[in-house]
Amino acid sequence: MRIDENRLEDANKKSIARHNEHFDFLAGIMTNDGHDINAILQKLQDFQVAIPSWALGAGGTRFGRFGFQGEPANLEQKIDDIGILHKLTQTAGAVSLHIPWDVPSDYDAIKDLAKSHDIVFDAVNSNTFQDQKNAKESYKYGSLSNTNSAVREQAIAHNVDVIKIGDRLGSKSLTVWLADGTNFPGQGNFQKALSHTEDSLKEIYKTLPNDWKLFIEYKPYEPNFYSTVIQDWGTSFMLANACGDKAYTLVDLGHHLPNTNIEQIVSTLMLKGKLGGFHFNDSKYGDDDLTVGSVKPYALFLIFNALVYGMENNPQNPYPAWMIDASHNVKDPLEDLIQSLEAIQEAYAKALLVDQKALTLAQQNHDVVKCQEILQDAYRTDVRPLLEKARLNRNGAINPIETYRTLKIRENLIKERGADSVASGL
Ligand SMILES: [Mn+2]
Repeated sequence: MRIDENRLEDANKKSIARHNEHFDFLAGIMTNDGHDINAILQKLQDFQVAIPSWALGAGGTRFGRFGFQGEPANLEQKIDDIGILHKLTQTAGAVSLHIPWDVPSDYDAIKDLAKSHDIVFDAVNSNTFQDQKNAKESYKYGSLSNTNSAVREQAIAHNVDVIKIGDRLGSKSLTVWLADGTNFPGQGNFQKALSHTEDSLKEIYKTLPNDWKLFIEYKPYEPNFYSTVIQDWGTSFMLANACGDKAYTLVDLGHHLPNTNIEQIVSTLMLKGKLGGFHFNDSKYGDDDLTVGSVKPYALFLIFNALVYGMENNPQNPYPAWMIDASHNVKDPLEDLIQSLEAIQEAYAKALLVDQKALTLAQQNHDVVKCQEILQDAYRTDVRPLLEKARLNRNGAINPIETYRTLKIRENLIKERGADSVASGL
């Protein structure tokens, strides 16, 4: 289904007076404070986040999965769902495909469909964390790090295939996340596992087209619980350096031990020009894959503050590839994604409000109190009218969640696809 322009406009009409009042009030304060509102709006309007093809259905845990009705049953329907998200939020202008869950059958048709929704193909994701039907070798004891060269070769070949698929769609990057590791002390040899992984990544890197990037994701534990081969940003950074200039580290917010200072990691990577990709989610304990900004919005703001600083001061770092990497166990996946997109834009807008000049001066003067005041002054600003305006400027919805419900989108999807359609994915 597609959102009817007229109905979207009608929904906006109901909120426009309230929006104008709030926006004018905020714009007045911001202008008095010396901010260039149009420049900030433009940055918000340009900020696009990829939606992974596996996140449009209900997620599950190892204890079970509760389906959500009207889920997209194929890649076409998944792209249609992202089209709905993008139409409402104007922030979801990209899709990140998971291979082999979402291999296109008709490339031209899929490209046309994505284009009709104003969606581009972002990073492609390989999968060597589960065995595929009829696979010759098993990844039970690792893929790129496996002690058996036949397994490593199969995993390398899969990644090379993923690059080829992505290349036909216009993707420009490959994200590698490995589940490789061990569950018990003594199960594997750390040095051999790391060496094999480095050699395998170099093989994949060799086949990367010139204008492509390789993103190496890290994670401290899970699904293996004693060790993970690429456990932290340092290991990823080391492997990226070993591969070459087109290889980068990818930061996933959920892939850290509790209380890790992620904004510092972001800063270090951007200084070194090696932050390639970024996965958004939120968590309370581990890789909980909760809605972005639902648990630790201030931490998200601090991370964005580091990202904004890096984007403005580190020309050596490429513009990062943004993606939401969350799982939806109890919420409507589309509503959950709308909330995540809103939280991302909110944190970004607040980070853009940080008075960098005043902060630098306060830091030089060792005025610790002032430093905190500057950050929290930006954080405490209610920027929602700015986000509304950014969406409105691109013909999106003033209130995406409200509009999603008013237009009865889920009900329509259920009518169209049935109650028991199931999406492939997490
Ligand atoms: Mn991730």
